[in-house]
Amino acid sequence: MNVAQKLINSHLVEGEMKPGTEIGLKIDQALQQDATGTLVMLELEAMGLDKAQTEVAVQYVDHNLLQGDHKNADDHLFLQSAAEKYGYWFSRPGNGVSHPVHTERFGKPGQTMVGSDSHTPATGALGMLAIGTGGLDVAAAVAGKPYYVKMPKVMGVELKGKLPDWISAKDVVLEMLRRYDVKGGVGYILEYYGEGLKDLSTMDRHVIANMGTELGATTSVFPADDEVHRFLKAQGREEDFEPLEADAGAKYDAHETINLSELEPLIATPSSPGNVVPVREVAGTPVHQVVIGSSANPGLRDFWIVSEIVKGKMADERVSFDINPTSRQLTENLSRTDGFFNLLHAGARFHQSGCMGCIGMGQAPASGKVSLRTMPRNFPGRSGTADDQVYLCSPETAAAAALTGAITDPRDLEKRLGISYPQYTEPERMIVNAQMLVPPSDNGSETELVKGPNIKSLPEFEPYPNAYDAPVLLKMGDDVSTDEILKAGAEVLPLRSNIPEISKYAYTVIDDTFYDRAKDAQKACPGHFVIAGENYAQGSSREHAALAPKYLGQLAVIAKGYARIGWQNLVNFGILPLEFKNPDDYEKIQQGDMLSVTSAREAIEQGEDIHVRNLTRNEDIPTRHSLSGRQVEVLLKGGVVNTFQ
Ligand code: MIC
Repeated sequence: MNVAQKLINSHLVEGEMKPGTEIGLKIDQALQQDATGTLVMLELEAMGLDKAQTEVAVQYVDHNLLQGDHKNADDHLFLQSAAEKYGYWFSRPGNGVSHPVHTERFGKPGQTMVGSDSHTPATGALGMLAIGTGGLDVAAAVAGKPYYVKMPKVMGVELKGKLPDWISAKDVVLEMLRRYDVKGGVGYILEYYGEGLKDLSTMDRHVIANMGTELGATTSVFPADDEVHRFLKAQGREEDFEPLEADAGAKYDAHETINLSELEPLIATPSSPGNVVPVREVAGTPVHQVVIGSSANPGLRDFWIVSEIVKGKMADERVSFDINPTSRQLTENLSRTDGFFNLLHAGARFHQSGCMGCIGMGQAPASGKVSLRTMPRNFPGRSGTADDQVYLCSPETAAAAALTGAITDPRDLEKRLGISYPQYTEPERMIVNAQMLVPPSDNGSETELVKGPNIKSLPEFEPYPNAYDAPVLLKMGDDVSTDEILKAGAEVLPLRSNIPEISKYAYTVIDDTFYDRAKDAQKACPGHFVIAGENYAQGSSREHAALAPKYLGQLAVIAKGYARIGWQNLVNFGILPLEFKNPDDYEKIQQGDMLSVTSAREAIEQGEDIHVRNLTRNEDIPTRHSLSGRQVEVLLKGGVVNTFQ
């Protein structure tokens, strides 16, 4: 078996390891961040949970850090009270970004984890099966139920050679994105192996596993080898090491090879992580902002290398040079080197530890200007600026732009500024700072949940209707991201625990008349349809991208295809995700058409084709669903919350 199969096999409690069929996995650890965690905690309340059943459950506060009014601060207190009540660890606001902190403090080779954040796979760097998913799936796992997912295929990615100077782990995953784009990984676990692993540290692997999410992969895994052993030892957790490697001759469903020695600096251009080109193709483009940080480049190396490149120099006067430290632990380790000083001295704007501009929580770039970020995503408007021009790149490429004020191949720094490539060595022992991790309480059951005025209970939904006529409110193209369905950013994120309010922002990035039209449709019909192309709802795990449309009456999506988490979330909230049987039929439905469905419940239950009648154009459109029996039950009841009663 390969590593992925070993991890699945040792946690399989339902189903068979047959790709495409639903399996149930026992879950050892759970991770939540605040922007999705408030809903998870409300879901646990609705379930009447007594105590988390997973070995480890951690609630982080890393997204909603700006406190423009009471809302985010109220959420922090709510989450702390819920963590105490349900037996979670609580990572206090400002402690750091969930994924790297989790990898450093809690991750264990051989274990499984679900997280209510799509970048949860980052901890796959340790030889863990770490999967990002919607909050309801995390809530169920915390309550001791299995996690259900379609058994993925496994793609073995062999890494050969050694990274040249000026090229680092981010370029490896950008190379995968260049080859596979944002849906090439759908239905796969990406498993990295080969001699090239030797020179990739655990945090380098974290970079690669983190952004496997951008390929649409179910998760990414690495073996737990000597390097992972070294990493855990440096973190003072040697006893948590368990070796986990693929058997000799292990088989994969698909193969890929990357020769690290042949890579060049790469960059994802606006506005998709899949728009990858060599840096030299866009060199010379003026840059207005450079941001270093996020779960996609969180290691000490990533900050240190930038600090060494800019040492003794000053960032270009047209560039805002922003540093978002990963965690307090990272900041302490960086200040033990000269890194902290060198960055400050080069004009860096230091922010608090957390996700910050990665989800548009501040740091919005100037309109139409170029921002270079070491972050994982650049979907349209995600930065908070509607006409943003966000590029994603390695710390080396970001540092080069900070110094020159333009996109620059970092290999040119040697010739242009006389900078030679800094040689990094991992410290044998990291400074460990766990002071802002509040341990689980033993007697939380009496704790009252602290709910500020912005925290509203979950809306209630009816069982799925059998027949309905409803209009198509929106027709979208391929690869619509959750950032376009329900945007992030400092204005909207504080509404994550208030569904009626956040629903006003549904699809506004695509069409700002949507909310009003949905409200009107709700008065006249049972709800509405939306139509989409391939890979609908790619990107984040936010349940709000299903829950807010559901609240506005969404009955069904008809798409050419779906991203995994987005698809699971639709079902969890009682929206029927239909696929065109014949993808060309996408052309037969236009925005504004009236569609009709009859006998939906029987057809859904029997897994038969569902005939959607286009009343406006007098045509029948055959569609199908690919829900498991368990999901059919959930959908017909009107969503997972109705299954609690
Ligand atoms: C993201 O990177 O898009 C987020 C913000 O971390 C999301 C979660 C969210 O929407 O709260 C994710 O990746 O799941």
